[in-house]
Amino acid sequence: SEVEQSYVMIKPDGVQRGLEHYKDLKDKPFFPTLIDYITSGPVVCMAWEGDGVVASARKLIGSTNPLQAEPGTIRGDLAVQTGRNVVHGSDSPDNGKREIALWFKEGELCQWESVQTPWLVK
Ligand code: YYY
Ligand code: MG
Repeated sequence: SEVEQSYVMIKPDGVQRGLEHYKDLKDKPFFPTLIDYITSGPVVCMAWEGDGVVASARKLIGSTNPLQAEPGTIRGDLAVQTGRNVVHGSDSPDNGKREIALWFKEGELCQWESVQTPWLVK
């Protein structure tokens, strides 16, 4: 079966492109401020791949509201407000595929295997 993928993004300074990454949130009251924030400058885009990567990335990222995020998570350690929560991670394998396709063109993704991989996974 296909290996699961998650789109992970270091947010702060969004992209100067008209991408509709958060279209599922367009009717929320915070949508305009969210879009202002996410398009305020460059972001770092990543495509992560591996068994259960969607859930494990979200676990590393922590709760949406940084005040509720556990210590040791990225948001718990590094963020203070929901509207400045530092990092994004896809919430389902389907959205992982959709978001990776939205943010990367064909050929922009590089796939490589570290020499340590066989010592981490069988
Ligand atoms: O997936 P995650 O980022 O943890 O939360 P979502 O519910 O998908 O919301 C996306 C994004 O919207 C969130 O990271 C901050 C912002 N947001 C907000 O500004 N105010 C809220 N009440 C909820 C979400
Ligand atoms: Mg989300």
